[in-house]
Amino acid sequence: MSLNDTPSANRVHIGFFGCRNAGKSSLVNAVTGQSLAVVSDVAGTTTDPVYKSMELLPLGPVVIIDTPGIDDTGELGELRVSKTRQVLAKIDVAVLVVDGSVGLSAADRELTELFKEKNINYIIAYNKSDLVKDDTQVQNSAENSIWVSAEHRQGIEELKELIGKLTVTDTMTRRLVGDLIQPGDMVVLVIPIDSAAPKGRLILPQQQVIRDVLETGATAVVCRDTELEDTLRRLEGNVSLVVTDSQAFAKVMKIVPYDIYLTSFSILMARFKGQLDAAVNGAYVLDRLRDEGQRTDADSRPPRILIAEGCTHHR
Ligand SMILES: Nc1nc2c(ncn2[C@@H]2O[C@H](COP(=O)(O)OP(=O)(O)OP(=O)(O)O)[C@@H](O)[C@H]2O)c(=O)[nH]1
Ligand SMILES: [Mg+2]
Repeated sequence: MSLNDTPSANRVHIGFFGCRNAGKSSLVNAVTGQSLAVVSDVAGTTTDPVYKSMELLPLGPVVIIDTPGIDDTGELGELRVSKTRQVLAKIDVAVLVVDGSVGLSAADRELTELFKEKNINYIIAYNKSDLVKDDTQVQNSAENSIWVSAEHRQGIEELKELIGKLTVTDTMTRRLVGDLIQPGDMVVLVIPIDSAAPKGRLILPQQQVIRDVLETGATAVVCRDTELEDTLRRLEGNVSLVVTDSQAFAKVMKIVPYDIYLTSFSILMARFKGQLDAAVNGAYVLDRLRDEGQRTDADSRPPRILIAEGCTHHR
């Protein structure tokens, strides 16, 4: 699995905004080191937001979004502006690209107000520094603004670093499992290797959980559902948490002793994405929709299911 398979929700979304011809597409190309976006001196070249998922050092997995000029006019222009505004809902950080030889326009100022209103961290990139003769102007940039030349690739690394400083988002500090365990803990991960499992590899949530367990200084023991009972016996009550594949949940629940926390990769992922409450409520509603006659009370004392930090759920 390549890094480009990082789910979009886990990627830092960086939007490039500004007036037509400011050099947004040129700067996107310079930052990514690729010719992603069409560049021309015709104002209004970019007509739709362009999304590109990529691995961008030193930031990691990101989505870069090039947008049409915010100062576009006419019926079509207004449509483009509204598309650009929709992008605001998706981004973690904004780069406002300004033609440095012209300076901030009224449309740019409006955009900065919008960023503030929506609590979006932003950087002002004064582009075309090569056209500005007055060196002192180029050197005196205020905080969170930077002079660059997309054409001459000047200030590009500095811009990336500045973006990096602003993108320590909630997503990056949030843990998958690390905040539920302690250094030294033993965590058993149950991964059935059946026909549904991809050949020759583990899927991303499994890799991410292993990585997070290791990062915490805990130990991850990985086994199939068929070896779980034996594994738990050999670990002799030293296990703090069992994380299972969702498909094997019912089977695993019967094996894991009552005093060991149990959760699934899907539950951890839902928690990570902030969707756990909605998922738990949804499951509760679905559960109640079921015909009473079909309920099975196979195990009257199932293991405790870890559904959130410090919270156990008895079914
Ligand atoms: N001198 C100079 N010209 C630049 C620089 N960056 C971009 N340009 C030129 O500015 C013009 C517009 O560049 P684009 O990247 O297409 O600008 P844009 O903001 O994407 O424009 P739209 O898509 O029309 O909104 C092109 O002719 C570029 O060659 C720069 O750093 N210096
Ligand atoms: Mg463009």
